[in-house]
Amino acid sequence: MNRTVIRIVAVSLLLALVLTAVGCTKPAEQPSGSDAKLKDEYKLTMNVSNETIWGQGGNKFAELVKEYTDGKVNVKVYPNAMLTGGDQMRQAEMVQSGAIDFMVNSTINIAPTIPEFDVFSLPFLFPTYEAVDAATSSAGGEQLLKSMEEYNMVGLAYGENGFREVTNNKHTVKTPDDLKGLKMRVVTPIYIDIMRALGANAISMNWGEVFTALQQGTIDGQENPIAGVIVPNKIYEVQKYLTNWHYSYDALVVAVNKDVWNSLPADIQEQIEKAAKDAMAWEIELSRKSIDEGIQLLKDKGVEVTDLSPEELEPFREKTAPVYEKYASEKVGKEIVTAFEEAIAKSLK
Ligand code: X2X
Repeated sequence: MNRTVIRIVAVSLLLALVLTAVGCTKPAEQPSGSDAKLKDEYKLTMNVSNETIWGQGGNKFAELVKEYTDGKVNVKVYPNAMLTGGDQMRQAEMVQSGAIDFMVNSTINIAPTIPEFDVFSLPFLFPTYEAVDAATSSAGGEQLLKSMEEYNMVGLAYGENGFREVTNNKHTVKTPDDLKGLKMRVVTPIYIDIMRALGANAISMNWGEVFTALQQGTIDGQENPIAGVIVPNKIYEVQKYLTNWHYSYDALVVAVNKDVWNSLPADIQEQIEKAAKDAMAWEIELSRKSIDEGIQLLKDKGVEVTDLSPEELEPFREKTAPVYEKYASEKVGKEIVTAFEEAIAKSLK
């Protein structure tokens, strides 16, 4: 009897020891995709509508995140700058602070928070899409995305808003003189300086107010990509003249708050990064293949479309050269400007 009791106690003790040992030696695990604490919803801001090409890209990203993470991560798209009370330039700042998790944002809107992003807005820097692609995939392009970490954000991929073309409802624009005195809506200081250098009256205004301002004649014109923004927003209903001058290229960036990013397990980070890259590759393709159709639609709607030759662009370039110099040295910095210029020059050979 006593022996049996002793045996049972001994076996139990041994079992307990073994179990404790197993428990103790079990390696500390990284949270995996299935047991990490994820938020029910990750907020993504855009300041354009879902119908724009940019907006479609933002929604594609959310869709791919859901697919690649097997439904574990739910990114909800908030369009039309609804999370920033209409203020498009505050989006990056709110992702930086963590008030918003993700953004699919234009480099123009990011520049007030991270001045280096003004590199994309340097007047007449990008002559072709090949030049754009060479710059974004260059060391300078990568360095720029990486620099977001200093601002508590992680840049995941470049997308495209597009080449910005100018519209107005007064007359054809073929020379800088034609812009004289026109009330032109723009977004940031570099564009105010460019328009002023060309003799226009520049007015800074949020995108959400532009259609009504054009309709009511508070402003005469604006500038935006044709297929990406002008067509889906029916700007042709309130503008009569468009000049294709490719004076500025506007990229998009998919980015996430850094603390949010660091809270995610490695497998989920990889899936989200892939979603950003795939969504933006899809978006860039859509943007480029929609241009011809967009121009045709404008013509069908009665907009006069003017193309400028390289010779005709020269006076615009000359007049805006001091603005290029000023922002290249004071805001962007030599390193990134040179990296972009070199990559672009190489792409043109
Ligand atoms: O406000 C604009 O013009 C837009 C929609 O292109 C940007 O957000 C930069």
